[in-house]
Amino acid sequence: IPLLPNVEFKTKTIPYAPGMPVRQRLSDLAAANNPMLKMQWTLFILALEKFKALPVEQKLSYFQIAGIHGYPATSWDGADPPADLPKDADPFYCAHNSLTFPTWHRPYMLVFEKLLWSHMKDIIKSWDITDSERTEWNEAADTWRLPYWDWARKQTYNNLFSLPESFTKNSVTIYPPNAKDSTGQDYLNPLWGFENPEKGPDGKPLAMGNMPAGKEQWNIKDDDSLPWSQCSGVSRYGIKQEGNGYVGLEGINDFEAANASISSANLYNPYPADHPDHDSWVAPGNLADAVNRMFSLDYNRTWATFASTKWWNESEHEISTGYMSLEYIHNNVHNLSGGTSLETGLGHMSDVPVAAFDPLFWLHHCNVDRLLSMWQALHWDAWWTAPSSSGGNATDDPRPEDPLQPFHNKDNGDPKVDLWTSEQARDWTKLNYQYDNLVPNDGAINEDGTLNEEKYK
Ligand code: TYR
Repeated sequence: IPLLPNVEFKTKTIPYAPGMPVRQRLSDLAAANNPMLKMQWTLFILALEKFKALPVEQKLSYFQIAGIHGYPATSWDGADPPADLPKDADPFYCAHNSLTFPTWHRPYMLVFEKLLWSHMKDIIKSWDITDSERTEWNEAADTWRLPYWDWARKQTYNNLFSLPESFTKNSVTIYPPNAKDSTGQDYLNPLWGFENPEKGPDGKPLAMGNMPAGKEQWNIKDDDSLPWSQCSGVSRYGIKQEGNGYVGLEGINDFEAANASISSANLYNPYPADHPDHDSWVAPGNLADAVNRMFSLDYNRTWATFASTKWWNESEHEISTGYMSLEYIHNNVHNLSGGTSLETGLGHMSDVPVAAFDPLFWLHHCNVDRLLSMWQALHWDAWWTAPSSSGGNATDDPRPEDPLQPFHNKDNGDPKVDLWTSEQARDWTKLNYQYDNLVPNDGAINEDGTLNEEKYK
């Protein structure tokens, strides 16, 4: 990976490893007994910690990678700045309320996954271990893939729809070489939050709107009246208004409040207050019910209604309880896990320009990508189809060949034109990962390619 600031960064995958490595549930990785998974968990934690500590002026720092999504709303990797892009939405790179919502976030996850992997490789290089140990650790890194948070399934530690257990703990157990065969080692948990890597003279993280001299271009701003510029760390239900000021600006993880909201699953009414169907809207139930409906053809026969909130009014559902697109359900998880109110607790996850600074964002979006892959596996030919009531694809909708700014697909290519497209991101198995629940059971595919019904389940 080129680390020099002037070299274009290609959003490559981790090289192919035999057997098609899987993205798996975070809780399976965190609680693993199998030695290979324990090594992968250890590498994931150590790599995330290293990544988060990189200074903000580095293109491949956690800060700048998270900053692609929203603030600081500047050019990344030589691409056109987000404000200059032909989009009618906010001046950020991220695609929302658009047909490219699911496909834009796919290369975004690849960048993050690839960078964590490269930190793993550096960490392994720095260790004083035997050649055969190094071979084993390298295999663990090469077959590791980004884990996901399955928020539509009850977590085993509390039998609730909630945050994964590793987001509720200040420290985690890891198994680096010197502790590998023992019971492991307690380690400060990098999933807990994220603090500004830029520190003041007192050693404390600076507010993210107050970067040191020379780094002001990375300052993040307030969004409407939300005090993001004053925050030095990310919060979940942590920021509250008190008198004329705020508490929680240093970053608070009130995971109990987050869990209470996620398990209550109060999904928001998608109909505007003046819409005739607003008052008769009935919430779908919990997040699993919502995902179930999303996969049903009663709700989503076309890419356009499945993929985003853009065509929500055209949803082809035949059950009159409102639409269920991937983006709508995903919006709710952002709001429920972050907190949306300065009275009861606000968090970064709930606001587009700052959501990606929270480590939870990546686990959440890995699950969004998994649901996308599952829908594609069920409805492969529905790619980029639109509801007939929309008159086919509206002319202002993005096309699959359109560039996904600012993700480059060539090393040292033209930073303005050599960009990933939705079409290139369509088949995730070409991106060298599979989801654990999409791997057919052993023997499920006969040699002639037909399905063995008994083994396929
Ligand atoms: N605030 C958005 C809404 O209510 C949800 C959201 C938050 C979506 C952060 C994306 C994101 O990155 O719809």
